Amino acid sequence: MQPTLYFSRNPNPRLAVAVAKHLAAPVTYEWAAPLVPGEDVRFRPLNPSLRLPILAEADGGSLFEADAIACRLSQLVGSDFWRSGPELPDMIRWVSWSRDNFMHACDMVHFERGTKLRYGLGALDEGTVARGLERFHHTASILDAHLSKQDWLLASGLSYADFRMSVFLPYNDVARLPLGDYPALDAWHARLLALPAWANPFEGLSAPELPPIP
Ligand SMILES: N[C@@H](CCC(=O)N[C@@H](CS)C(=O)NCC(=O)O)C(=O)O
Repeated sequence: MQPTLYFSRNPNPRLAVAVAKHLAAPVTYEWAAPLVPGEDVRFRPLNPSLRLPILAEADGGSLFEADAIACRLSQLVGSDFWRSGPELPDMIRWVSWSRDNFMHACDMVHFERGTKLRYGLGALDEGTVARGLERFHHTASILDAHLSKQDWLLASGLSYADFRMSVFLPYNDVARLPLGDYPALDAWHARLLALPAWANPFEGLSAPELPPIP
């Protein structure tokens, strides 16, 4: 039996689905909502934080965190999308940097303008948006300089680091981050969107749309 990838249309589950689609990984896709009352009983043993994505393996084991799942899926199909060997430290460098820098900035803005309003988690905090945008400009300029020298984060080509770094960018209709201010970054984003698995990972999958933003 193949593993089950539990997902929703939110950013990190989207990332895991995009990886699985990009790698044509042998998984069964199942939309889930662990935070919905009553669902916790089923999902807590799979992920005590009740977050998606989750990869449930046939032997009963389960893995959560999109990065770990991407690593596992690459292993499963024998792909170098998650690098092994000499390039692994460079890939981890960008995955790690993204969490505290560019991705964090995108998350701050997307959470205020998107998630908070979608799920009724409180009023938009313009102070957090401003701090997120300031951080975005600082980190985007670092990425722009790097991506003006090469097409992808690693010199050898596309890797999981590109997907991880851009996890919030497919939601930019909502977050409205000024990507256009950074031409190399914007061109990199366009190259990502030319990949069918990144542009439309949910194609063919049964999954309700996210709640609209009022
Ligand atoms: N650090 C985790 C973050 C997981 C997370 O925060 N998932 C959110 C979506 S981005 C979630 O499960 N939200 C509830 C849902 O989508 O039903 C990862 O990288 O996988």
